[in-house]
Amino acid sequence: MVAITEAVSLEKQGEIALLWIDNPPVNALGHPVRKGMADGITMAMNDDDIKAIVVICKGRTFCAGADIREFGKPPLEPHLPDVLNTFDQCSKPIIAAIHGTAFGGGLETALSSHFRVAVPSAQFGLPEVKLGLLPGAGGTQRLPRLIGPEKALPMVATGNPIRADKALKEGVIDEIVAGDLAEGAIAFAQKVLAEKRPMRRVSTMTEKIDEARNKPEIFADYRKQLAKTARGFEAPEACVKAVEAAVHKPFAEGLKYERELFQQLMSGSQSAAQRYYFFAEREVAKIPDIPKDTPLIDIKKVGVIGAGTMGGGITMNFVNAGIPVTLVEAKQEFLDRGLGVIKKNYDISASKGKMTADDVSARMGLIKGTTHMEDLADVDLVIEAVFENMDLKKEIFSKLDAICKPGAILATNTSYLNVDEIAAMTQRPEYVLGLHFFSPANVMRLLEVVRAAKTSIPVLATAMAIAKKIKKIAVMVGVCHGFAGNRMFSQRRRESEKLILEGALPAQVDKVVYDFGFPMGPFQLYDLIGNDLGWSKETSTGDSIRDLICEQGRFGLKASKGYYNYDPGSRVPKPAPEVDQLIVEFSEKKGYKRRGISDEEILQRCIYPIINEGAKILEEKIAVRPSDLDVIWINGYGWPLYRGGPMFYADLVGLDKVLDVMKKFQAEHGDDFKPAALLEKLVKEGKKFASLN
Ligand code: 3H9
Repeated sequence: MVAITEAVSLEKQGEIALLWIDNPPVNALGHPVRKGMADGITMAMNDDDIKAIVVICKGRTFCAGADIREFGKPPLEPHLPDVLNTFDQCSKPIIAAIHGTAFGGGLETALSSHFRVAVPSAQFGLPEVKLGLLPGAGGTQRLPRLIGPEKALPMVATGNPIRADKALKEGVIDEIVAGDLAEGAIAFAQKVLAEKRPMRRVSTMTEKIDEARNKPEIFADYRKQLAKTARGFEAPEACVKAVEAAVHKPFAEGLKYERELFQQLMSGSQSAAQRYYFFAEREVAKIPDIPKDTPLIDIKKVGVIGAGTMGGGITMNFVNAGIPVTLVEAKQEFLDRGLGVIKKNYDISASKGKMTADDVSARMGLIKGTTHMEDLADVDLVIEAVFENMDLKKEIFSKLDAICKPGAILATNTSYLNVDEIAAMTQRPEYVLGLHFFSPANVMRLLEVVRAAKTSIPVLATAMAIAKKIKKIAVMVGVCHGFAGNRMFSQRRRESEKLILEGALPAQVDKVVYDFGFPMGPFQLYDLIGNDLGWSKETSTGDSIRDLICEQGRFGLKASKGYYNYDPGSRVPKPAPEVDQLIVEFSEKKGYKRRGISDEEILQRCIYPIINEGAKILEEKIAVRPSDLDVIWINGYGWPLYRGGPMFYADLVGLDKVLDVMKKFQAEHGDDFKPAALLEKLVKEGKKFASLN
């Protein structure tokens, strides 16, 4: 074995050379790897004893792509596209031997090799689009030549990976190797030599792209699909353009075009935001005072209290991960209804082919419904998901403390209430915390792990670990009204309601917020979640627009009328002139002199107070770092990924500008806009939120 660089070495086994890449944790194609690959191929080329080369990786995976941490820094030679052209042109056959994930530049390495073999569990993908990029080392030119543009398009433009069996069927790989990968790849190389197989240089393949040349509909149809799923994102369209170029341009020109598009995307703000988010999502699990080796509590069985929408969704998360749940409801009738809804959700998944009937039975079999809280005596974690009433929650927690075994974790799913007060009802406050799921809990990936004053480190570490197991993105936050997400969200709620009193109408506010990139504007969202949430006829004072529309039964989508009208069964909002009239009359009666409000003001008033509240949350140490707040907003509130989250966006806009606008609004509209001390401090020091990440 000869070490070529610290990350690459060459091993000779008879006439086969193994080019080993060893760059933990994911064999990213950083400088030592690229240099080692280039020099290794040259060495193998110059050695007459070597007849074929196997490219293979140590550790948990083949290459996961270019080293994203190098992006934005001065590039160091050799560049990946040049290294891969050396692979392509090598006169000795190169066989890529793949395990784990051949992603991005990793798959491009495999595509530049002449043959590909893989273990059955391997996955193949070009996820660059998820980083706001496109494959920039020939992936957009080679993959369509290998499998045809129709199959290549979704891989390039969605970034979703495929598994080995599909890769074999589609022609991405040549063989699946059972048993040891190195041995299988060597045997494959020997076969190639023995059979004198012609070199399969993907760059020279034309059959699949010739077939597609007179089918422009392939691209037109795909663009229609993208318009629905990738609104606002720049990279997917660039991906389509590059694949289109593979069909119409000679290989070398296509490569040049791909490079141009890659550079454009790399220098734009969308990719910067998406790359930032990639690391933010991984950072969120790292809590400064929770050591990595904290002993975890084994969660073998979970209890959920409340079989409503929230409790049902939470239950599904655990049974999906194979963890049995005891589901408690006060009355049999509610329990039956809750279990029925869960079953219906699974049946819908089965009807879409996402699971089998057996899977549905197995999951339902993991749920034990009961009306007796005593049945929670043997669970390791209980999540209370009853409605937001402090007295009720306190009563439940003091009962749980008596029923549950010592060491069981007691969690509340409250969205706003004080977890310390709830914990104080027990003799085990160190085992109490908040687990704030977002609705629908079986779909939304965000989970706020609420750390109460006395919650112990092992309990917190266990909560973060179990969240990962049930495929949630857990963000640790502290106790305050609404924690991090809802506390920031309430700023937008307040401003949206003020804006319609001052002169805007719901449709204008919604359009501005939608055009910014949210899936919908605030008023359409209120209609979706129900205008009557937290409202009651008995206590309604008729002193707000919301009171008035609820008094008219305009509860939102479920009533087919709210701030908008809806055709029965449709989610598409239609204008409701009667509501607009109500807003105008009410605001005038209240003494507002309605005025035209610019889209710019609407956007700033819906966004900047969120940022400002984020700064206060950081000041109070309710969140660990600004990027955690961005993770919350992207996963819980529909913030557009390509804008990186409110704190990233604030840095991009410039904190001095955010502060100036907040001060201007404060002068015009009062202390709702009072700048956070942290915002003032950062501006004074010429720093960004990023300096706190
Ligand atoms: C590209 O290839 C461009 C080319 O087309 C053109 C170039 C010219 N770089 O996710 P994990 C780190 S663009 C640097 O927790 P898992 C990650 O931050 C690239 N670092 O593990 C984490 O660090 P830490 C296209 C990377 O097992 C650690 O590795 N490729 C990279 O759950 C473990 O990661 C992609 O977009 C990287 N490329 O998942 C693939 N990848 O421990 C991105 C990971 O300090 N990667 N790290 O927090 C992934 O999708 C997942 O990491 C993977 C493993 C599935 C591979």
